Amino acid sequence: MQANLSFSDFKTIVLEDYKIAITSRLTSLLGRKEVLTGKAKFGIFGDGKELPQIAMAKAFKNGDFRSGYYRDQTFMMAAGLLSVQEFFAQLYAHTDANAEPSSAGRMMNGHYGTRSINEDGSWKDLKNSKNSSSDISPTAAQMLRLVGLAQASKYYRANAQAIGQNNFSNNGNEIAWGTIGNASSSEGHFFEAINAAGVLQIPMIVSVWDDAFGISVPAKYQTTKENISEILKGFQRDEKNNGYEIYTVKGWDYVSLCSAYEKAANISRQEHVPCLIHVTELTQPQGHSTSGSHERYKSKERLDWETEFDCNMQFKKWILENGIATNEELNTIDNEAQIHVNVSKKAAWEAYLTPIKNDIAEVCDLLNELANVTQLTEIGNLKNELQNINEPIRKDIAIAINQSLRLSYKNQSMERERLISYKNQFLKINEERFNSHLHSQSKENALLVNEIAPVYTNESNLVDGREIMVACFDHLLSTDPRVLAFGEDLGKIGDVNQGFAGLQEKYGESRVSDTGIRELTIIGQGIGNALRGLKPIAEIQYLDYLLYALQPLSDDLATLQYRTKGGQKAPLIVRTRGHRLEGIWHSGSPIGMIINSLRGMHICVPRNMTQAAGMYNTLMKGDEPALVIECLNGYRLKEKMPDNIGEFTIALGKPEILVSGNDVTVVTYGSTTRVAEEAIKQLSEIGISVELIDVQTLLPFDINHSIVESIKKTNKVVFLDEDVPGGATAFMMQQVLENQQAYQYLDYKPITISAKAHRPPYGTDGDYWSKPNAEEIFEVVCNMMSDYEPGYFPKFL
Ligand SMILES: Cc1ncc(C[n+]2csc(CCOP(=O)(O)OP(=O)(O)O)c2C)c(N)n1
Repeated sequence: MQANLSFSDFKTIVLEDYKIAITSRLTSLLGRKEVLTGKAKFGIFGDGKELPQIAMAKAFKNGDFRSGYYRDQTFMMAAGLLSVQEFFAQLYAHTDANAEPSSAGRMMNGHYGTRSINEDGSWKDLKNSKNSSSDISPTAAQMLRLVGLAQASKYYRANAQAIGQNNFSNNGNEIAWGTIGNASSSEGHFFEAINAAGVLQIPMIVSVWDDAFGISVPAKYQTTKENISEILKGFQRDEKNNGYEIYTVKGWDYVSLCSAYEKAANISRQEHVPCLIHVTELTQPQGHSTSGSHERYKSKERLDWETEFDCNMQFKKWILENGIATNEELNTIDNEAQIHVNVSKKAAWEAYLTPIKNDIAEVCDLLNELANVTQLTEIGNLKNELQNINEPIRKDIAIAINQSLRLSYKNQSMERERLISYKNQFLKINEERFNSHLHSQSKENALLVNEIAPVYTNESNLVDGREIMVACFDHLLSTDPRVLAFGEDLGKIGDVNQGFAGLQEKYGESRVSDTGIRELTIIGQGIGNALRGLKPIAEIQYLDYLLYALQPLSDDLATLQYRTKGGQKAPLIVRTRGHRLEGIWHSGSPIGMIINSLRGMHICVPRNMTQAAGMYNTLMKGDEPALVIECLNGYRLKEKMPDNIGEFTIALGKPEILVSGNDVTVVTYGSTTRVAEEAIKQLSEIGISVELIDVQTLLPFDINHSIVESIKKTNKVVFLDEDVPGGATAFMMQQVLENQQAYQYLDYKPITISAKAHRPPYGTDGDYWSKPNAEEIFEVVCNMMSDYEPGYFPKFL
């Protein structure tokens, strides 16, 4: 706080803070009641953590970003990012983003976020607003993107001239603020992020809200020495080494809190030094959540201490003891706050309930008419029951409609038709409410990027595949200063397969960089960068190590558009390489795992480097996250260098027919396209004609349903890959047989060929005996044909 404030200005500030603290507390208390009386499913609140969050909000400036967790309602309120009415709207799961901007009712309460993009998907002016990335529930997961949010400031500062005016940064002066509970700091995510930010030297301030418990488990089981700032002391910077500034401050001490946050913010904003603020002696007056009561695990002494050291109580005591305000003045604030909270809660409830009640009124009219015309009293009863539900939800409406339609199935009346048409409209609206926005709905959606074919001339050279990658990334880096790439060994040596060779030298360390071995925060770095308008390519060195990175990809990146109902986007491109090389941890192809956990992302599985380059070009024009899996055994294979290397694009979701044929359709992707080609050559020698289709992208999958067209011709299909049995081949089969209804054209059972259930042993023989090979494909297809036309083709078994 300014030192030269008049007493009256000082008092105004303090009482404003007091008002926010009290308002937030009353919101928590009333919130719990709403859950316990059945109006909401679950509640988690920020009581006991009000004061430090007010101090943090004072230091939080336009352009800054928060990456926090479910305790931060007071911060959000103090920063002007959350009203009490919005808080209750989320508690009730109001599905309108205008009423509940964080998630439009999609996330449980306490999960905050601001809206970074407009309805049309374009970015808002984030450098002139206070921002919060969208919270997720997994503990410590917020730490990963926090690294990227902070690192973006460093990138904007280093590349200010090239980037120029933008919506995200003013010379990199923005801080990324993390919050985390003391117990969640036990997670590996926390330590990895702390270390990464120390190495990177970025403006990141992490607050640990320490209430000595993680649900019921006390600090002695969570943290060595029961003290996170104590054990992180080695990160403290000194004259010789970069590191952190670390502050420890009591959560009920208003003056020390304000001062610590101000100091940390100044250092971090100007010098890009990461800071840790360990806020101790916090409490949790209502326990962890509405799921249980803390009397079960806290001693009487602890509960008594929590009552005395409740930060709001201590704040009040401090105000009174220092003569800043009288008891009467504070009581007036308390009363006004109570009224405000009550009124806001009521308004939120009415705004939530009114559209549902309106729907019920409309449906009841329709049911009434149907009951009259059919003379079915059961329908009248259903209508009465629906009308009498005190706190109805949309499920009640759907059940009443469906039961009435079933009861009246013999009646073909106008009234029934009206109910059917209402039902269809109701389903559509609810699809928008509950199922929309898994992907971008903007005009930059990658599916709208037009295909541009690669151009070749007589002069086009045959080169190693990896040279195509270098040329592609060179072009992307040269044309857009927002493009940056990072990963293990990606900087100095240009990745382990030299796809970035020479590019660090050409574009500098800030744009093409090496990271530590830290897959979680490589992804977090990418997500945070992308949330702030950059175009990161984050590399995971091998597909096998994507498992380390899967949590943030699945929980955070893939859900982002959906969980914010189009309020935020992070067009991060993740690059990796896999499918084939050597041994148990260098040749995996766990594609089923990937496509099942990453709905919301595009999953590109290019068969060669030209296709990969075209996919990167497409993705860079789009605004959605994607994973590109390059073929590990493709970097040394010869390909023709396209003349329009940075221009040509691959349309996502469009398979390519690599070989035309009439007898059997083989559907595959990635490295197995080459294995299939070999088998197809052998099959053609005995007169079997195979149509080979490369799906190119698994998500999206064949959006124009082209594969069924092939099956209409061949009436037989094989799904081939090197995942486990029932992995991605099962997915492809479901898409083609069920979605494309290809089952009706089959004259033979559909077949899948995949790798063995175990991982591939080391060596070429290990690979041969555990992954599909040309001999196996030959035999399966051949036997299929001989079963189909017995006697015509030899049977090889
Ligand atoms: C990865 C993961 N594991 C477990 C949980 C269940 N869980 C939710 S909150 C919580 C305790 C967190 O305690 P702490 O970090 O101290 O924060 P507090 O709730 O006390 O503010 C646990 C175990 C979870 N959400 N995510």
